[in-house]
Amino acid sequence: RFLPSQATTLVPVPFDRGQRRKGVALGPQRLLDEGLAEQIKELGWDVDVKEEMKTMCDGVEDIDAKGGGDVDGMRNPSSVSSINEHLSTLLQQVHSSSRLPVTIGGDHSLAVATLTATLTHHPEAGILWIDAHADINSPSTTPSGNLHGCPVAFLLGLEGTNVPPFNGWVKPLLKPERIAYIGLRDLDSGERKVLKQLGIKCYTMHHVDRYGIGHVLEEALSYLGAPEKPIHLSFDVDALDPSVAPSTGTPVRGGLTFREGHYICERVWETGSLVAMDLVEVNPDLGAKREEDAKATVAVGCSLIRSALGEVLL
Ligand code: B3U
Ligand code: MN
Ligand code: MN
Repeated sequence: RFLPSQATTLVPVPFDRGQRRKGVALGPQRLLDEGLAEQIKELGWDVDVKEEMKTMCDGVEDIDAKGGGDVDGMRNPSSVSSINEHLSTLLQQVHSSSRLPVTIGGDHSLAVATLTATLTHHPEAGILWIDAHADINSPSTTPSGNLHGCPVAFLLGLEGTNVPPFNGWVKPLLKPERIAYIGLRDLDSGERKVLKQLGIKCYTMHHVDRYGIGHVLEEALSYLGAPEKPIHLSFDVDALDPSVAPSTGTPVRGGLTFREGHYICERVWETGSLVAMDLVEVNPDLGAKREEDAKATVAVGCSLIRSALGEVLL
């Protein structure tokens, strides 16, 4: 195992400016209210919760007032960049203290920080990205301007990402062969092009259907070099089918089942290679049957994290 002891730090980040729908900032508190920290303690972990990103997320209006709105095709680059810069520093401290950081979003733009911290501390880490989307748009290819659709492009240093304010601190720490996707089913044309050009390992829902999640995940893990190499698991809850996780900003039908999602987390835990996890895009304000949908989505968010931290069925 890469971790010397079972100690984890939960980092709630109530940040929503990487996209346009209100509510995703409420996700982390809902997961904590559900008893996430206690549940993880019951699995035998030493758990602490670092709440300091909250104050900064509260002050996000002021940051955007100076350079927010739409800049160079991006929505709110100032707050996305500065929240990420702070989060990355905080997460590096967690890595340095040999604790497992679990970042709870918030939208997926936070992965700029989580990947930066992981790859700074573990340059050889492989990224397992579970998502309906590839989040590999650059500011020049993004159709929406939403930066939650761009974090992977920034870490790869793709054309169009060398822009302020990100170029003041984000480094191209990720190599195309160190990321694998599972669950893809909603890609933009610019994303398709770059995924093919760079030969990035992609398991779409077509592959999950054809080969089964067991086979797909074994391939992805061995491609990334687990268990010899560390693994960062970045789990966007919209990878799951909307019938399982309805409360999310951009649901796409035809997603992973409840078991497929949990199986991924269980198997990653089993490798002993997990060094960081993100659980993002839970938006308790969304879903046709609001509170019922929110409850189900929050519960699934908690159980995915528990599975990645060693909860077993028997
Ligand atoms: N690819 C689209 C949509 C999207 C990306 N990530 C999410 N949605 N959650 C975009 O806006 O870049
Ligand atoms: Mn995502
Ligand atoms: Mn997504």
